[in-house]
Amino acid sequence: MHHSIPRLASAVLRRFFIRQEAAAADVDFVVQLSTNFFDLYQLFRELYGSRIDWNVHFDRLLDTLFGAWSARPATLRRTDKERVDRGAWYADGSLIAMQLYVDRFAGTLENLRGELDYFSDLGVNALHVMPLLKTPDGDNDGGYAVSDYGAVQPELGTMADLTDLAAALHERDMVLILDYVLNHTSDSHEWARRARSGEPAYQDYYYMYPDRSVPDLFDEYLPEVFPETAPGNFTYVREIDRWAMTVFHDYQWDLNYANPNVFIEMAAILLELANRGVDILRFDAVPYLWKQLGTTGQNLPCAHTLVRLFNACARVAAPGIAFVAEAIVQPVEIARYFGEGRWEARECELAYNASLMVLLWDALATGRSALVSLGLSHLPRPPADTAWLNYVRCHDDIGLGYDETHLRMQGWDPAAHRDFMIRYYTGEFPGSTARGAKFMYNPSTGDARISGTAASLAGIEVALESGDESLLTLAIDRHILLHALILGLDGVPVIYAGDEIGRINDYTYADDPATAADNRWMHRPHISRADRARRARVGTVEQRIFSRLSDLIAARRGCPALAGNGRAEVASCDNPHILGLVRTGRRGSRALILANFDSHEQFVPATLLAAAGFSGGGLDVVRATPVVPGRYGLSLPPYGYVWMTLDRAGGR
Ligand code: OTU
Repeated sequence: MHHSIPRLASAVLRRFFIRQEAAAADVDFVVQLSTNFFDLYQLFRELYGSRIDWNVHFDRLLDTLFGAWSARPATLRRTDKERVDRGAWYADGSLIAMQLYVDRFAGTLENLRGELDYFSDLGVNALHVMPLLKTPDGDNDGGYAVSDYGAVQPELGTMADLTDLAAALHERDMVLILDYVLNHTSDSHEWARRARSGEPAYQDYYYMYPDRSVPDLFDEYLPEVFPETAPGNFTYVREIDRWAMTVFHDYQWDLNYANPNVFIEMAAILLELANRGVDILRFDAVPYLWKQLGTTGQNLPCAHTLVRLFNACARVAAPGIAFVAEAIVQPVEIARYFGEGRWEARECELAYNASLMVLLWDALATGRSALVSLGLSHLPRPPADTAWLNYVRCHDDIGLGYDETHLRMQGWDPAAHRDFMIRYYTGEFPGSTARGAKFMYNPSTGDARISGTAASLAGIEVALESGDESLLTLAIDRHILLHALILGLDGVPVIYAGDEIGRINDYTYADDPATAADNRWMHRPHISRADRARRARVGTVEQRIFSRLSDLIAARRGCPALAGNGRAEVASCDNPHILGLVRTGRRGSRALILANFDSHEQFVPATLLAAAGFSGGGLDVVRATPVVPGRYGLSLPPYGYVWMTLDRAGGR
C-alpha cells in the first residue's frame, strides 16, 4: 500500500505540470515543487485523505502555491536563493531582535520606518512588530483577533506601508518578524459573519455545535486559557442557535483545520504576508491548532502535521522564510515544534524558550541558581538548523510553569514555590522590591500568572520611588543580569521594547475601557521619541541600561565564542548562587558565562574555573579587561556577571 504513494504522487505532479504550463516553464518553481512534493502530498493526505474529495482540494493547494510564487517579487526571490544557499540563516547567531507595538512606539508604520537608526544604535537587526492586521475596535486582544488578514489596521497604515517597512529593513540587512494568528479569527471576520448569517460552508470553517452535548464533552478536558475573563471554551451564537468553540476570548473563534478549505485559505494568507516581505512568521498559539474530543486539545500529533504542511508550502512558494513556534508548554513539548526525526527543522525553525524565561525569574526571586542550572541541563537541544528564541519579557504574562520534580529536588513544594513567586513578584513578600500584578488569579486554587515590565519586576520602579540610589543600582544590575544571560546564550535573543531603557509599569491601561480588564497592558508601555532620547543623557536610567545592553550586544557580535550558533553547557558549581555556562562557538572557541543571583558578593569556586578550563582567569569580553581570580576564586559583585574568553587578543 505504502510504496504505491510515490507512484500516485508522481502522477499527480505530472498532471499538475501539464495543467499549469506556466509552472512547468518556471525552473525555480519546478525545482521547489518537485523537491518538496512528496512531503506535501503525504502530509495533506495524512490530514485530509479520508475525504472523498481530498484530491480536488490538493489540486487547489498546488494552484494556490503557484499563484503565490508567481506573485513573489523578484527581490524576495533573490533573497530566497541566497538564504537557501546559506542554509539556516535564522539560526547562525547573527539575529538579535526587538519586539514592539507599532502604535505605542511610533504611531504608524510610516513613522516606524523613520526610527530605524534607534535599532542600529542598540545593535538589533530584527524587528518583531506586534499584530497589525485589521481587527475590530474595542475587544481585539491586542491585535490577536484578526477581522481581515488582507489589510492593515487603518490607524497604523496600509499594506503598502508594511511592504515599505520590510524593504527599508532589508536595505539595512534587517529582518521583519510578524505574527501569524492562525488558531482563531475575530468573530467579525467575513467567514464568521457568513457563518452567523447561516451559510453552512462557513459554519464549517469553525467548530460549531447545535447544542451543548459536544461542547460539554470538550469542556471536560480542555483547559481554560483566560479563566477569569473568558471561562469555558464555547460561546453561544444567538443568530444561528449554535455554540462556537472559543478557547481564548469569546470573540476569538477557533478555526476548524479539519476542513481543507481553512488550511488552503490560511496557507494563501501566510504566503501573501511573505510576499509583503515578512521574513519570519510567529505561529501564535501553535499548540492549540488541532482539537479532538477526549484530549486537552494541545500538542496533538495533527497540530504538528499542520505546521509541517505549512512549512512545506513555504519551501515551495517562499523558501527564504522561517517560522517561530509560540508554544508556552512543557520544555519537551515545545522542542517537538522544531520537528522530530525526518521532520527536524521542518516545522518551526525557531521556538520561544519559555522554559528559560521562567527559570530566570525564579533565580532572581530565590537568589539561587539550582533550578535554572537543572532546567538548562535538561532543556532539549534544538536539532541542527533550529534555535531557541531567548527572551526575558514579552507582551504576555509570565506563567509560572516549573518542572515539579526539579522543584522537589531542591526540597521545594511546588504549590508553596508558586505561592512564593506570586507574592515575590507582586511585592507582597517581605523584602521584595518587585512590583508586578496577578494575572488570571484564581482564589480557589491559588493559581496566578504575573504581569509587569522587566524593570518593575526587577525592582526599578520601587527604587525610583524610594529615591535610594544604591537600591536603584542593584535593581538595574538585576535587570541587566537577565539580559546578559539571554544575550550570552546560543539562539536568537529578543529584547522587549522598553526593556532596553528600563520602562516601568504603565498603569493608565486601567482608565481605558478597551484595556482595563486585561492587566497585561501594564507591561505594554507607550515609548515616545522623548523617552528614547533620554538614553543620551548620562546618568538617566535609560542611559544606564541602554549603554550596557548595547555594549553586551557589540561584545556578543565581536566574540567568536558567542557570535555563532554554538552550544552552552551548564558548569556544575558548589556555590548555590552562581550559574556557570560554558559556551562553545566558532572554530572551537570557548567562553565562560558566570552570573551571581545573590544580593551579596559571591565567589566562583576555583573548582568550577578549573573544570571549565579557566583556572587562570581570562579576558572579560564586555569590559575588555583581564579577569584574575583571587585566593577564594573569582569574585562577582551582587547580581554581577562576566563573559570571559581565553582569547588574550580581546573579544572585540
Ligand atoms: C498568545 O498567547 C498571544 O501571545 C497572546 O497575546 C494572545 O492573547 C493569545 O495567544 C491569543 O491569540 O495563552 O497567555 O501555548 O499560551 O498562545 C498567553 C500558547 C496565551 C499560549 C499562547 C497565548
